[in-house]
Amino acid sequence: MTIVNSHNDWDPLEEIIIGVSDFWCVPNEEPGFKPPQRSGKRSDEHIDKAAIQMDNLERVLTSQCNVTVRRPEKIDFTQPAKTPFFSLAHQHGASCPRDTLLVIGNEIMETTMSRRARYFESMAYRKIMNDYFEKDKEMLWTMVPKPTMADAMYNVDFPWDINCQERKQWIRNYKYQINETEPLFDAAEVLRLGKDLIVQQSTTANKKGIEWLRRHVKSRGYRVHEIHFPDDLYPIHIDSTLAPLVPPTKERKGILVNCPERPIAKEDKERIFEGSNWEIIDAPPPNTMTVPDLCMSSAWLSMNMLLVGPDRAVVEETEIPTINFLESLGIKCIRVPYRDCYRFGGGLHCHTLDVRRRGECYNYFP
Ligand code: ABU
Repeated sequence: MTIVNSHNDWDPLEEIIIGVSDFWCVPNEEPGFKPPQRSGKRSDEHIDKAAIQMDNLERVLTSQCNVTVRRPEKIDFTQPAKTPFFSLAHQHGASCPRDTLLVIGNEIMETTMSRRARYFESMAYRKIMNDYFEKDKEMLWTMVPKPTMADAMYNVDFPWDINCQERKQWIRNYKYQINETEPLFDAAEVLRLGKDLIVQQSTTANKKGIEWLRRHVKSRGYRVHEIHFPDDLYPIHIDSTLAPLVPPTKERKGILVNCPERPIAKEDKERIFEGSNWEIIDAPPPNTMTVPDLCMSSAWLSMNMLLVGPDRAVVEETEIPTINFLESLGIKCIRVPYRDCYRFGGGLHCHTLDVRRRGECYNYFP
């Protein structure tokens, strides 16, 4: 029985994991993260509102799209954690399987994460992973080397003030609060285009982490391309910056949308995409630049949609410019209320992990 099989973001969706909002915390300050707001557990009111919208997403995917939906364990991440290298008053939460787990074909990797508060997050998916491993005899279950996350792995002089000139210089030199001591990457830095994996070096992935991934998948014929978006002053997770909408065919190029406030570095665009079968166009603007109070993500969660097939997408219902744009490309939109979930680390793409899509691994580059 094949359960795990996913090579891209657009093949027909058959099985997915949707995160949970329960026990979600804004982490305390640590070398890898400075909270922009009061840390600690999210209010019950916000947790419950998000849970209603996530449960509705589950219903929609099950009843309208015939997709099997799994949910992680509700682990109490409000509790402290201690390792030989650090201790924490509380942790994070399991709203974003996309951040933690990376599906490459028949393999699911538990990635390193880059912040201490997220060190044990993949444990929320252990029962699901174990179940997949027992039932799917071809499934590969990988744990990327667990980092120490000791102080030495971080640049303690990183300028956290997003508006200061020094910060811009760090970012334009692709230098962040994580350094190159040990491999680090969050799964959400990886954009899967069949045999080509586009990986953002960022505040949550270092060059050594990208190199680990490159060596790991090389023997299976994958190519890993490092990419940068130098105008993004808080580069975190590629899925609200560069997203595939339409795959290439013999007749036409594929379409990737790029956040217009965060264009791809010129040299990366030339190196990766020049002469390729991909056209890169600006993403339509968010419906509003105002995000819900206490949301830590940008308004570009408008791009953070879930494709359930090459001609169907699940989109937040108020993101009208995105909906109009997708429909102009012939992609039918299933509109769901989802803004209450934006406070929980992301949008529809972040909160989901496609485990099985009907399709094979193709080379979409010449
Ligand atoms: N985790 C995706 C958030 C990206 C953004 O804030 O734009």
